[in-house]
Amino acid sequence: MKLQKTLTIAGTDVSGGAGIAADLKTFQEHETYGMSVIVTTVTMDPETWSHRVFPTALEVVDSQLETALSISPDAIKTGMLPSEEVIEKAKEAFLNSDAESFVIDPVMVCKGDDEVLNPGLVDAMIEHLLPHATIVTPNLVEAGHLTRRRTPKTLEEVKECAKEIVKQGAKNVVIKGGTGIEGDKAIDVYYDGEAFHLLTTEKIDASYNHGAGCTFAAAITANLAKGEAPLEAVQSAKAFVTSAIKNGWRLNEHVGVVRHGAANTVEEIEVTEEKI
Ligand code: PXL
Repeated sequence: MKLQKTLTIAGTDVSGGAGIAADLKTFQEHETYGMSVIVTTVTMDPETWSHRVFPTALEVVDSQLETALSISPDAIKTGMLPSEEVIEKAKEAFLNSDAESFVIDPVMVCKGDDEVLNPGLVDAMIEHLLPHATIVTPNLVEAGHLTRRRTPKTLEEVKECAKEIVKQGAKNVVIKGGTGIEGDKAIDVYYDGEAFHLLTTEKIDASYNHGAGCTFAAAITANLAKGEAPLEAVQSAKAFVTSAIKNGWRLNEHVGVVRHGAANTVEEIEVTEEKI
């Protein structure tokens, strides 16, 4: 069987729940061949778990990208990008590759930290990444930043943000409402410029969910590389990540992480899809 090649351009979370570790585990669970370009290193203080972010030297980013592109990835995903320069390099990498899919996870903060990494990054994402994105996967806070609005809370506000993100050039967007949209379901809103689709699961206990966003976007990337259409790729990724969250586990006294392999070892989750 020919393996599809998936590349993540992202940060490494040394604790293994999010970032490159989550991406590579998820690529593996989807039977794609994972590759990585590490553009940031995130470490955690063992006492307080506060994060420190160390950007990779640009020369090292360039050298990694040169290697990764020489192996012709079929799909590329971005995660935590530490600077405007690296955002531009990620764009150039996609444009200089033969990859057909470019999945943008617009990471702006780590869970638990409220500060946007750097406000200039949002402008750079809008200018350089959205116009080339096959799919963008913001959470509610990120959707607010990408559209210069307040964080959406209602379905109507989420739909307005989705329209705006597609207007900025993204082919598709899925806004991760999770448990943050009013109501008793966990809803993500998918928009392809023509129709809205609600992807719904039961609300589950999400206490141990570090790494969920990265895992979701990596699963979408792998599904696209394997030839799934964008909506189908997102729907199966939602089942995958919901299972990973449901089976999340306590890593230490500070953090609980998703179980990246749960969908393939524990159980299937049902996701309903409804056009609205
Ligand atoms: O979950 C966002 C995220 C993405 N990438 C890296 C991270 C985090 C949060 O900790 O460390 C590398």
